[in-house]
Amino acid sequence: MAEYDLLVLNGLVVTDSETGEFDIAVKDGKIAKVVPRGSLAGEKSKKTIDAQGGMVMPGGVDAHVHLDEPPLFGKSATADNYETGTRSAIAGGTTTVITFAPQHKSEPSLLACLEATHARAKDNCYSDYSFHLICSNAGPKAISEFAALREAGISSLKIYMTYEALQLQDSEILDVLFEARKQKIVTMVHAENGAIIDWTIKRLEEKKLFAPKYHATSHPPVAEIEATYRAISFSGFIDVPILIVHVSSPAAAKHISDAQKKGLPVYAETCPQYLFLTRKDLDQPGFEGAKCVCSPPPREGEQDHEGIWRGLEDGTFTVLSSDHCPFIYDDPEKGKKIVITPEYPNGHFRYIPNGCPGVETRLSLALSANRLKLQKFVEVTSTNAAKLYGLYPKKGALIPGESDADLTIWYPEGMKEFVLKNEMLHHNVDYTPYEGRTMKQWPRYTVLRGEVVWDKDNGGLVGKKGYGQFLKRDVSTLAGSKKAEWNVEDF
Ligand code: DUC
Ligand code: ZN
Ligand code: ZN
Repeated sequence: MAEYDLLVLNGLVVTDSETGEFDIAVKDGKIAKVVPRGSLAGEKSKKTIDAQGGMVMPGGVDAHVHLDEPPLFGKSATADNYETGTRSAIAGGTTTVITFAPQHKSEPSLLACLEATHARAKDNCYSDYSFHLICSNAGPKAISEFAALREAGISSLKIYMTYEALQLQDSEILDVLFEARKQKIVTMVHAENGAIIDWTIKRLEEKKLFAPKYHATSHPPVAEIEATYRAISFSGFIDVPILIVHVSSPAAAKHISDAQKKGLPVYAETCPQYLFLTRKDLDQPGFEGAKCVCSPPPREGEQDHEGIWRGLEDGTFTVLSSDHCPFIYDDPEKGKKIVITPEYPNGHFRYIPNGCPGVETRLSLALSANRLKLQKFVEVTSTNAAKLYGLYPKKGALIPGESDADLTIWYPEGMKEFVLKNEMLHHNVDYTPYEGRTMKQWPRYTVLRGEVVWDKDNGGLVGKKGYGQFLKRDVSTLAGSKKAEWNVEDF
């Protein structure tokens, strides 16, 4: 009789394609068997988890996480490094994060940025990890390195249509997309029109309106809608897949679903902040609203949230990522309050670092909302990210012999509701935008390659720093050029 390393018994196994009462056997870090409940009776194993009827899912894959980044979106550096960010991921049920390797405009090489990011992550991670390159200098050197990036296991990159420090001009975007097509790279696009934002900021400054809530005014939906449409047009012109990141506006989502209906290779991501926060969260007494400043900003209210939920349900959105972009609030030197100066005693919205923490709360918030069918939940929080970014079926699935034994095991139904408090979380941030929300679920166990790394009732974080591995990624198995199968003969 085979001896297994781990058995997970009595769970309700949910993948993107199936739900059922299955038991799971794990050997050498891989899923060995997924069999009807009771079939593993009498099998020997070094460890057994009784899931007691709780849901067992493939570990979460969060494909949009910022860790250990220099100031790029405002004045401060991110609060989480690879250690604190990945321990937070694990405590929230996420076993794989894809973070960013940022390129400064002054840096011509992408490979140099990749190497520097590897050095920051190596031996520091609790979860498995990979990187998207941020390409902000799309000069000949960077473009010539796309092929080498693929060889180094990087099959995606991110570009920006706004932010002085990062924005590419339209012709540069076309350069990136054209080479991305040749190298089978998925391009993630931050779609906001930089000119509209800068123009609006100037008007607000002239009126001396500096409070955090004006961040939302200065990033109007039209900036997102226009840039989304432009990015889709470019994708169609070059015939190359793109993924519009952090979509907040249902009108932008409509452009995306129209493009998808036409067969264009356009994919999209949304994030919890566009399902749970609104503009009102930026309009708090004093400077508090800065906690929820992110880009694009949370929109008006219920109707926008509904539109985004619908986009998740109907497949417009491929992935639900966190866009974990953490800044300490109450730190005048390194945090959101860096913008409180003698010149601006109440701060200035323009320079507030853009981003919210959320890698740990992503899964529980979405599951507690009870809006998505369970298989859809797994699809958008794990499986699709693995497929889109070239990690499937190693990640995002429970396929015997193929998938890593990465599991998120939830409490059995009827878990006592609790109120979320920042002190429960494992990030290096002094707030959560979701403080005080009632949560109906939280991961009971997180398992990474067969090792229990989170055991909520017995030690909490029990994984080890450095256990997380870099994941070399392959070509996307979800995205491809529809017309030409990534063929570039036409140009
Ligand atoms: N874009 C991101 O993806 N994250 C943080 C800020 C931003 O603009
Ligand atoms: Zn962005
Ligand atoms: Zn981001």
